[in-house]
Amino acid sequence: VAISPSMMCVDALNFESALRQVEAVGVDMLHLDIMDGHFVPNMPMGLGILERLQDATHLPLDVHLMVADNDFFVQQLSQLRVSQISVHLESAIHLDRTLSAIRDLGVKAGVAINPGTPLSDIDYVLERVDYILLMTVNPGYAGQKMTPASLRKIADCHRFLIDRGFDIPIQVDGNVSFENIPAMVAAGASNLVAGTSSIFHKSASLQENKRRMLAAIEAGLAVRDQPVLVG
Ligand code: S6P
Ligand code: MG
Repeated sequence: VAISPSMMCVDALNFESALRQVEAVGVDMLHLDIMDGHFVPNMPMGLGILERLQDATHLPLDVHLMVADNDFFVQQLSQLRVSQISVHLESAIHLDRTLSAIRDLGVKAGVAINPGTPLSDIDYVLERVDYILLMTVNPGYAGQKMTPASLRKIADCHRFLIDRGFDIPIQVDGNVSFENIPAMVAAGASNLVAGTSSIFHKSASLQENKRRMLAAIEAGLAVRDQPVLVG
């Protein structure tokens, strides 16, 4: 199970020291939320930060686009060293084409879906995607509560992929908290976007928060593929 800290959660005035601490604690990739203030009502960071990060860290860059004009941003990202890019299906007009354009860059392509979007909408792009990003909050802000159907949807997505013969990782994003991680992992999540409710939780150090995350992941893996009770 991979951990991808959401860098919009760090203090912008101390970005570099936060980055070095995240690197020191050991994570799998960095989650970069690119919002346009249009598809979602916020814009915490832009392409400039990616431009600086590509040379400043060895960690893979996991870019989550929350924008109206996906093709414009994919084009901009083609100039940068990023490892994976997810686009929201809700704003993609030619989703299949956009996903294939991402793969043509030699970058992993992800399809991101909002809490209210049905899984059936991704059915015919499964051949084009390297991961699925399930939003477990409505996109735009850190620090929100998980939407109520999230655990059921992760389990349904896991089953949906198995039924169709696809082995595609599920990334979960939004309130991936110490409390929610066991059930999310048990339901089939294999990439955790970590924000204010886990790795950047104010109550403890990054080291301690990461330790708690690993324990929560273990607890989830221990009961994976056993029936999950969703309350
Ligand atoms: C939200 C964004 C996310 C958040 C993350 C924060 O639109 O895509 O990546 O940064 O959810 O984590 P938390 O634990 O504060 O919800
Ligand atoms: Mg995100």
